[in-house]
Amino acid sequence: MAKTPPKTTSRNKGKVADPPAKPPLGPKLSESYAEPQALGGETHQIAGADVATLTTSQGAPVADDQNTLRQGARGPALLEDFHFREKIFHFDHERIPERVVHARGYGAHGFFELTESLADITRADIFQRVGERTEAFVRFSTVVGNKGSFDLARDVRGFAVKLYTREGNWDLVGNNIPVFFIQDAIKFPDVVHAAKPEPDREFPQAQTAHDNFWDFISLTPESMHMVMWIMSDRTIPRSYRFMEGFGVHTFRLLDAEGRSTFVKFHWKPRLGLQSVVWNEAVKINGADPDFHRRDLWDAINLGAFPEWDLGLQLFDQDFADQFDFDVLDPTKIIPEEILPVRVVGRLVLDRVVDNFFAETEQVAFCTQNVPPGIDFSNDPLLQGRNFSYLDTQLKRLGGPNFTHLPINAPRCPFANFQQDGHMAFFNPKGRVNYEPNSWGAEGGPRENPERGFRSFTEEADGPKVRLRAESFADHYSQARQFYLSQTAIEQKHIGDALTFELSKVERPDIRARMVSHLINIDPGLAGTVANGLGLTELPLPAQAAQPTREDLPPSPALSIVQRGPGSLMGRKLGVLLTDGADAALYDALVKAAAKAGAVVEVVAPKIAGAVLSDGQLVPARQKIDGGPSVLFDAVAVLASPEGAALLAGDGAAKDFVNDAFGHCKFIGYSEAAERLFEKAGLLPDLDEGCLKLASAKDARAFIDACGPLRFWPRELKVDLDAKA
Ligand code: HDE
Repeated sequence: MAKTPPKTTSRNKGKVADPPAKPPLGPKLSESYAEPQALGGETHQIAGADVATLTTSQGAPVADDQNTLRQGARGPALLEDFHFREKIFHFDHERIPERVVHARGYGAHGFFELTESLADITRADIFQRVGERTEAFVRFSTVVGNKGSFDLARDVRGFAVKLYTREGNWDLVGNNIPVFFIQDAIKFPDVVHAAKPEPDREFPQAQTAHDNFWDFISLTPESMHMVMWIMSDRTIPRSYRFMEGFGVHTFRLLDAEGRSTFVKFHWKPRLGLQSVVWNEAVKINGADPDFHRRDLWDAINLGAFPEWDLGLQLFDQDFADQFDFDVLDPTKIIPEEILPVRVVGRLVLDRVVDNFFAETEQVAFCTQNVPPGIDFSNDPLLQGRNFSYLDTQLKRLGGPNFTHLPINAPRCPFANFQQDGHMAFFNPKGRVNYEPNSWGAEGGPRENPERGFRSFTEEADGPKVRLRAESFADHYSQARQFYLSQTAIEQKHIGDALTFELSKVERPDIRARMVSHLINIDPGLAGTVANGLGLTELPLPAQAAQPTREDLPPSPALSIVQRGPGSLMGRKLGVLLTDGADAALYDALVKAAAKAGAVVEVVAPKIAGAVLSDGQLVPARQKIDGGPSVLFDAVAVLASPEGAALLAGDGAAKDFVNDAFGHCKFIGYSEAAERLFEKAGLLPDLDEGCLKLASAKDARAFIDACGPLRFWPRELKVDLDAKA
């Protein structure tokens, strides 16, 4: 077999570098990845170019990487072939266990910048100096699916932020939903087992639409508030860039005197909120299972850095005492209308990873990683998490030294007497590895009562019991409040989602039990779902530990539609283009989209592109069947009469417009393109969300019209459930 020259990568170039003897400042990631690979920086010439020499892990240059060493050309392989054995051995061990939950995720680097000092409330270093930036790494994830599952599963999204502060790493390991399924960590294995694929058959993958999940949930009334959130469009976000993040639990901020202020953390996307619709999600998963990771990668590489405000809800015990519910209960929120979110900083993601495994896979978030000035509340879920995250990293990363990995190491100095273990990278020098000792300055690090972390001094007393506090007993009031805070279209989506999920449940008694809870939330919703499922009679309401409060005022902040963006900024316009399309119109559309901060992606019958009326060739990013309209926020069809005739005979082109219409997208079209709409059966139904672009001057108006992103009134006309 002919030999081919070894490939060069930037990772096997460079110099030999001693691992840092002391761990003063955490290593810069990109440099440190090069280090283990930097085997001498030996190079040689191939076709006039300097390429790095391929070596074994021991640094021995390799002459032949195409053939194993064998006895005769057709003979057996020889054990002596150390290069082959090392290569295969390493490959055999490439995998580490995926995360037990949140296995599928995607990360990026960035920074946090403080915009308002909190020096009067907390001594946390990150919150002291306005304008100061702190390095950050964020990993977004789905919860239920495995590492290779698709991005648009209906699922909660993880929003985990590692902030490398000057006084230690702070991991704010949150979700895109501010409440959780359960109140006590001891139920976590149960809720996760129930949600994951059923254990005998290992399906369904990455979805909760099955018996086990709804069986557990319908027996767990405390989940009902979360159920409203997960059945809303929050669980099918358009991209990570358009979703909120929440710390969920109540935490504490501590000032220098140890005084405590309760806090709830919020991340608010600068681009506003946006989700897709369910039928679209299903199709996106087929067309581009990596939809969310590609979106983040593309946006950062384009320089459109995603940004979130950090908002705080700050309160004290007296404020907490005014509520019927407990602020330690993670199934409750404090509505923003009652306690406004105070913005104190911004998070910007401006750098993609160099290596997915090294950074996104190996990053180890631990809720218990908090710097001085930030502390926990007694939320029983948070308390349990503080045990679980450290424990799980040991299993996943294989030893206690995962904090030595560049992505996990603090950027500030660190020093202690922990030593040895698998893969110990930072090894203290000197004779002393214990404390107290009498070696003076050579005796290593000592505790610092002034700067060191101190927990909030809290009185705690009471009998040793396994008991849920009475203040955790209201399971329905906030579920109802959430539902009533949604716009009509969002309420419809919640009803649709519940009906869909329960229609996948095989046991009728589980379906009915779920409806019995919905009655306690909103009888109208219960009726819709019962009707959607074809229940002949409504079950009795579920027994409630506490009656539902009906006086909680709606909170508009809980609606996605009411927090939508109003412009195409950061979104994608898909333009289906044919040969001969009006060049002036296309150019005007591109210009208007760029002005709005949107990206245009061209879809054409051939990937080489389309030749417009003025002869310019516009390259396509997608061929029609590779670029369905579900990949775009709004679409336009610009076709010449011949082009439109061609499209009208193509199934994928008809799907393109049919789906765009069915998903309530704004659609712009050139006059000739009407032929396609006609053949797709849409022509008589075209509504105000479909704008004819007669000439270049209509482009701007179309882009402006796309601001609300969807033309929701259409949904009531195109959906059977809406008519039922
Ligand atoms: Fe997690 N969770 N969790 N979780 N969680 C994990 O840690 C756990 C909970 C969240 O991108 C695991 O490193 C328990 C709430 C995110 O790497 C594990 C309980 C919230 C991520 C774990 C919860 C989260 C995890 C699995 C109930 C939102 C992904 C892998 C007490 C506030 C982080 C790992 C990443 C991951 C345990 C509940 C968010 C097993 C025991 C509530 C974003 O430790």
